[in-house]
Amino acid sequence: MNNHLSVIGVPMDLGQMRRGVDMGPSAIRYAGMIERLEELKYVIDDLGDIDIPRPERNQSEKLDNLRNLNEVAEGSHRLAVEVDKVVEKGRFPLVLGGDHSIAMGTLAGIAKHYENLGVIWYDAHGDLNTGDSSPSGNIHGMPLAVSLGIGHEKLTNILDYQPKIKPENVVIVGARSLDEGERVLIEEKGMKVFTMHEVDSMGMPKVMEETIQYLKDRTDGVHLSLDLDGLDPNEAPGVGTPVMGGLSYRESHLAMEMLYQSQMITSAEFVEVNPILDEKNKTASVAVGLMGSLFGEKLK
Ligand code: HAR
Ligand code: MN
Ligand code: MN
Ligand code: MN
Repeated sequence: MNNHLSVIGVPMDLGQMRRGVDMGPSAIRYAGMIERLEELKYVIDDLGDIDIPRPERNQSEKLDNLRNLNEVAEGSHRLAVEVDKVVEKGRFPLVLGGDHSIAMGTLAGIAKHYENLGVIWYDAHGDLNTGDSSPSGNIHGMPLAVSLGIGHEKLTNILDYQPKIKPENVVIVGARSLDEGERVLIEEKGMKVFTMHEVDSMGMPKVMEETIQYLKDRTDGVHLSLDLDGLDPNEAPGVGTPVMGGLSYRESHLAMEMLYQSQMITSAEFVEVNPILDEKNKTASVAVGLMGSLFGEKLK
């Protein structure tokens, strides 16, 4: 594994409506992330936080059912530029959210360096909506669709190329809340999805084994996009859109350990940590623990 990590915080909360998720990067750092990874002998540059534009005052009016479109697009663009530089320098980008809309920027910065970037989308949700299909108008429910080149031009065209990724290079793990339009898209594109039904019936070891095998054959790098709401809200309560019946803490650690063993992950982001909704920074601590496993703790 690349032992030189560059950390970028993204205090973004404009992709949804709950206040507080912009403090996610601080909460994760406060939970001891840097020390934890330094212990594993990684060299870490903390590049600080991206500047996120403040929304115009009358922000609740939505453009094409896309809340805060201009500000989210601009923030994503700034993130993409920084991530691009990190990859260019040969370092591993580790991005801290912020709501999940930031994945559009992260992927824009990374994907131009790969022919076939793989993505593991660890999430209760598919994040495959567009302005047309979204029940909420919240852009954090759209970044995977956008990265596939589906959605508003201001989002799909970040860094002036699209699509960022191909549907056959994506694996979704932990899904249990999919909107109708998202199901149609999954079906249409033949995307690989391990819902909670598959996790329950196959077990996490088999799910991750298949995920790794599937991506190994077809990708030249793999990005892990981990939404903390993929975990069960009992174990990760500090998220804006909790969904019961999620992945356990232990299943998630095992998944991270298997990814470390596979040595296939080339970039990662941890998103949707909201310290205001959390219990004593528990969710940020869970995120840091998962990073520990992803980067080889106990197996190194
Ligand atoms: N699918 C719903 C919507 O589009 C809820 C999305 C919730 N999103 C996240 N991202 N937290 O995974 O509004
Ligand atoms: Mn998400
Ligand atoms: Mn989610
Ligand atoms: Mn373990």
